[in-house]
Amino acid sequence: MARPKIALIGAGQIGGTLAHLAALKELGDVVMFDIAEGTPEGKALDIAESGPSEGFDAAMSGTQSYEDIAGADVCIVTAGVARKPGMSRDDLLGINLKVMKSVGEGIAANAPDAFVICITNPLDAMVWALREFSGMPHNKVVGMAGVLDSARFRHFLSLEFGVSMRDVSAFVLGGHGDTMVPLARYSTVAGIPLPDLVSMGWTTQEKLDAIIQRTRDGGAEIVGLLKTGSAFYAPATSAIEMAEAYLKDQKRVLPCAAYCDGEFGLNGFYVGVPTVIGADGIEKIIDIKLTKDEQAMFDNSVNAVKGLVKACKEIDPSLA
Ligand code: A3D
Repeated sequence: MARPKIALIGAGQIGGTLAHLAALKELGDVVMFDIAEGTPEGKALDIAESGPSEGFDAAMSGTQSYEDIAGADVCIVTAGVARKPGMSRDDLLGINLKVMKSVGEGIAANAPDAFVICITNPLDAMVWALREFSGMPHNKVVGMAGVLDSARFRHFLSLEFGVSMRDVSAFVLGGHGDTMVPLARYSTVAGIPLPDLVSMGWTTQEKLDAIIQRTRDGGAEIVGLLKTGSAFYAPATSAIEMAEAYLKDQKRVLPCAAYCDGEFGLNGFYVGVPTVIGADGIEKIIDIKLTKDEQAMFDNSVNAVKGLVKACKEIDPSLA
């Protein structure tokens, strides 16, 4: 059986890391597309030359031509610009919306059956626009944010409790931005919910609140340290986890920016919700009941996403 084909649209910091991880995990052959001539070709060759030491079998190539992504099983989109210090994700909207148009059309024309994972920011609006421009089925176009946000939350919690990250599970809902909603009561250490751990005296509510705020600011913390761009190792790992769930029909339960059509009381918006990813893409959205306080935080986050989608429609009236 032929190896799966993975197209990476954007060969920058995240794109290069995605290609390296896909090769190391032997998820399939990788084609990197980027408008910057030489960048995808150079990264593909460099990664291919690590193959003899790593011992992986995966073909790597770079291109400026959409025809070369033909028949891709998975497309991961990072094309666009990333944040610099002092910028919010929303500042990227105007530039990246134009990029989503060319990318959406390029994927639809050449790889219409692919599972498409968008990473470009501002995420919840860009994945919505990418889906609109591509016209592809909603269950096959999804945004990566929740896996990363919950990984950050899990990492900080493991430091606080002094336990393995593997035994910490965390739940983050809502838009990928300052209004994201980390859900403490569904986040656990080996199944013990965080509020119980506070009652048991393992941590304090103040410490937990600080961890939740650090999770919300997780992207900005790294932008502030790097100064020249934004996070790329953990974002790439998160998207690879989603791609693998699709390619191997793993039925993983992962928080993703998925198209809600009735779920969570939303009609026609992409927002971070718990999903099941398998061979049909987003196979299910798990529509959990929120408490009054959680619902208020979720509504606030959804309103921020709605504002960004409205701005997209104003910039490009073909989306209205
Ligand atoms: P960067 O290293 O700048 O790579 C972006 C690449 O896109 C560059 O190589 C560009 O040449 C290329 N590009 C620009 N326009 C086009 C186009 N029209 N077609 C094809 N390629 C194009 O950025 P990065 O890899 O660090 O980040 C990529 C995106 O991911 C940015 O928008 C970030 O804000 C976003 N991001 C999202 C998350 C989430 O959790 C959602 C996390 C981190 C970064």
